[in-house]
Amino acid sequence: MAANLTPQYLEAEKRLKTAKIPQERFEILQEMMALMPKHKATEKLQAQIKTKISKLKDEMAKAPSVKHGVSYLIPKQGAGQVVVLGPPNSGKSMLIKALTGADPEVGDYPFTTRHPAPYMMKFENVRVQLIDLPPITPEILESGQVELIKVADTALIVVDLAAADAPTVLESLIAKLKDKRVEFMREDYAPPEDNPDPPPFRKRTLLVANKSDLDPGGENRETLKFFFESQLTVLPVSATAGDGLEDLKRRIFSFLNVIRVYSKVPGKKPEHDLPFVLKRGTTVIEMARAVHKDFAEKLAYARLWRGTDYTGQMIPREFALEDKDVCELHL
Ligand SMILES: Nc1nc2c(ncn2[C@@H]2O[C@H](COP(=O)(O)OP(=O)(O)O)[C@@H](O)[C@H]2O)c(=O)[nH]1
Ligand SMILES: [Mg+2]
Repeated sequence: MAANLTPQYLEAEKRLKTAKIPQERFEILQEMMALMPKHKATEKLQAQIKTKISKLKDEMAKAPSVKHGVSYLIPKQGAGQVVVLGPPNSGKSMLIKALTGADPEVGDYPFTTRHPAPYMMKFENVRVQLIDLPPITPEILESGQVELIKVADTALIVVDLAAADAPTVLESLIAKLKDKRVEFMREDYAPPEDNPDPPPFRKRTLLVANKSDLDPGGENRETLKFFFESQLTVLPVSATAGDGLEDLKRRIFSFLNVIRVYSKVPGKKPEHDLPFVLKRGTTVIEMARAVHKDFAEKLAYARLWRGTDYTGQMIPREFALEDKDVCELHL
């Protein structure tokens, strides 16, 4: 039986031969998966590509793509980029270790982490990039760190619940970044109408109150909430004991403001292991464009599956998709 691979697929396959960087290979393989006609004759090929994709995922999770100290600009990978920042010794590296299974250097002395480094966190069927930043102190805030915070999709500020000075340290950190035009916001903030010129970089940010195991009565957590809850959501966790980490993962994903949409071929099951990760609010027509550049023009209609609300009904082109929607595009 003929596989009937499209010229677009064959073109992507050619590009794969010359692609060296894991991230680039990963993207091309995903594109090939999307372009591949899904039928009996391509089943073996589909399986081979899936294997390659999952091997690459493992490889990328193990190897930070940036050599230490070479560059501060870290290419985005996965569903979004999250900077992990805070004062020395708050447990940023330990937290990343607990969330990703990777092995950043952890130490009970300050400045164990000297250069930003990316790690991949798995959340359900997607991966999120976490960047371990060197500590920020009243004396030290490097311009490279500020740049990374500005371009990241979202930020985690990690503070130490056992440190009596955590609120003061945090206040000075927030002020220091405000001087650099970075403002940390709650997830649900409403952008103000009149902005200074130039406008600040507003980051949806979660305040991670780490080492909750050392604050068993919760007094320090309450103090932190008292001072900062109006500005930031406070989430107590323990990187070493594992408390709160599943909740943290879920929140990180929701702070990214993206949705996962599954494309479906008529008569087939949806591709649940390969979601399209799209901005929240993406419409059907925009999704079609993300699946393939020609699909937006060729789209005749679409059908939607969403829990018990939608079970294959036709939806208009401007319909806004939600996380975990299954969408069948008819060309
Ligand atoms: N008790 C406790 N100690 C922690 C926790 N997280 C980190 N630590 C310890 O805090 C110290 C600093 O951790 P590290 O991750 O290197 O901090 P970083 O400088 O913010 O990256 C290490 O000794 C960790 O073992 C936690 O949740 N509970
Ligand atoms: Mg560290």
